[in-house]
Amino acid sequence: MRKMRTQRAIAVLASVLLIGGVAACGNSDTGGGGSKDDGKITMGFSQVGAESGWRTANTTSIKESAAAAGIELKFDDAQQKQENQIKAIRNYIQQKVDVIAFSPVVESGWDTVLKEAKDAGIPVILTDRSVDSADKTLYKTFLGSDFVKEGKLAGEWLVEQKKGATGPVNIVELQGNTGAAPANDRKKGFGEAIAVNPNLKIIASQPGDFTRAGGKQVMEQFLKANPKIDVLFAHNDDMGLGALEAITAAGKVPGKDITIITVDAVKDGMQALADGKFNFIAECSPLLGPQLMDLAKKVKAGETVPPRIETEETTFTQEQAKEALPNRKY
Ligand code: GYE
Repeated sequence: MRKMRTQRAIAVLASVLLIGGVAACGNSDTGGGGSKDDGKITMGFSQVGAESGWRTANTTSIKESAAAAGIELKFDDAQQKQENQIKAIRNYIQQKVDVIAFSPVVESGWDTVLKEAKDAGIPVILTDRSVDSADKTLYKTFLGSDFVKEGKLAGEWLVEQKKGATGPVNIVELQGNTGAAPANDRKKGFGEAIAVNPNLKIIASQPGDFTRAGGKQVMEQFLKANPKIDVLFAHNDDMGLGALEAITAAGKVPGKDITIITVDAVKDGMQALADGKFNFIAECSPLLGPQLMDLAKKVKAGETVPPRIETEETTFTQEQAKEALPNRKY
């Protein structure tokens, strides 16, 4: 009797294992091109670089979330170069990872490598920044912020502040790296918002590459070339922080003589805002890791995911920054 029961138990166990095995095979067919079928997900991630506080927080979020989700992460820092990102993606294809995720440094020029990933059966998730490829089947989804909206919120705040202005309000703009989605889109959103008041004029606009050093250097040039600057719109906190040094060195008071608007709301930016050196920040959240890992699991399991997932964001005035600062995680 006991022997029969044991035999039946073994048979049940064997069939469970068999079905499990078949199911796992099915998964790999519908999902990624991963070679192993151990149920583990391997993600190849190509990061832009380490240019800003935002990027550092984003990298931490991705690494921590991968570990928490039990996803094996292969991580590459492209040092702000598209060629390095393409090389990393090709490596991931060769290694037959299950999912490729990346944050494209610029918008254009990805079709060939994305096609290579597609042909290899490896799903791609875009995170943080998007690409301008016409063929939307080259990637599964894009998880990130609405950069046009961020620029618009920044511009709308300025319009409200300067609605009583009777003469020209001279604005200088520090752009992110040339060709990057957040640089293109924030410029667009801001420009559209301020167009309602002809007094608001962008008198100079140049890339500062999203770095403090870039922000400082370009702001020095702006200050030398333009005796009257009323407003600085910097596409991220770090460039704004770099610009603070140039403004102070020129004998002007940041936040008073020059109104400063930035994007991101990382800790150092929020501190400058609370201290009255910045005047307004449109938030851009770098904490994309948990959602990214979730998407990777779904994509690998062959589930359909929405083509666009937008990050939720807010804006901060000086008073709001003082309140929010103690609980800010990054
Ligand atoms: O605003 C900036 C970073 O792509 C949203 O890149 C990101 C931007 C962010 O360097 O600080």
